[in-house]
Amino acid sequence: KLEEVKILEIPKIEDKKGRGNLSVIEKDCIPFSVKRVYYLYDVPSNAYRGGHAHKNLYQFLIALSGSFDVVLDDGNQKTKITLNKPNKGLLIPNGIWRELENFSSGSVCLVLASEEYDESDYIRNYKEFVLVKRG
Ligand code: T46
Repeated sequence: KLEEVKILEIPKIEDKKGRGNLSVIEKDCIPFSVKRVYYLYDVPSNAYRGGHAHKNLYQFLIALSGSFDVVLDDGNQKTKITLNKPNKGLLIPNGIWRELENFSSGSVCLVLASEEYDESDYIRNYKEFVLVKRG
């Protein structure tokens, strides 16, 4: 369900001596243990990534640098969220179709994932996704 997609605040430690910011993700910040970390970078502005859903995987996406849009779809409703802050992340639970687009130049998308990579966890066909969701 789209209501389970959430923007979560990542604690930010602003340096008192003007040395910039530090953000940290540890227990209780996200509702799963991280088993895998990957990142998308050097993505051309006209490219899109994603275009699939996951059967079990939970993910947490952060725009470490720059910005990009995430289009989310639960089979009934769609929404678009722009990520552009390193101290806010997007929690995407299982069963949500996602497409990432409109990457700004130099943007980096960091992804924390609840499981190791498993191609059999992907639903890459939209019609199949809708059928699964609507039963
Ligand atoms: C998602 C979005 C945000 C691996 O070998 N290991 C990995 O951990 C990942 C994520 C991918 N791969 C291989 C599988 C493909 O041959 O890398 C290639 C590109 O993967 P994909 O086409 O799935 O990439 P994106 O950017 O469309 O999707 C990825 C994640 O797969 C997906 O879970 O939500 O980023």
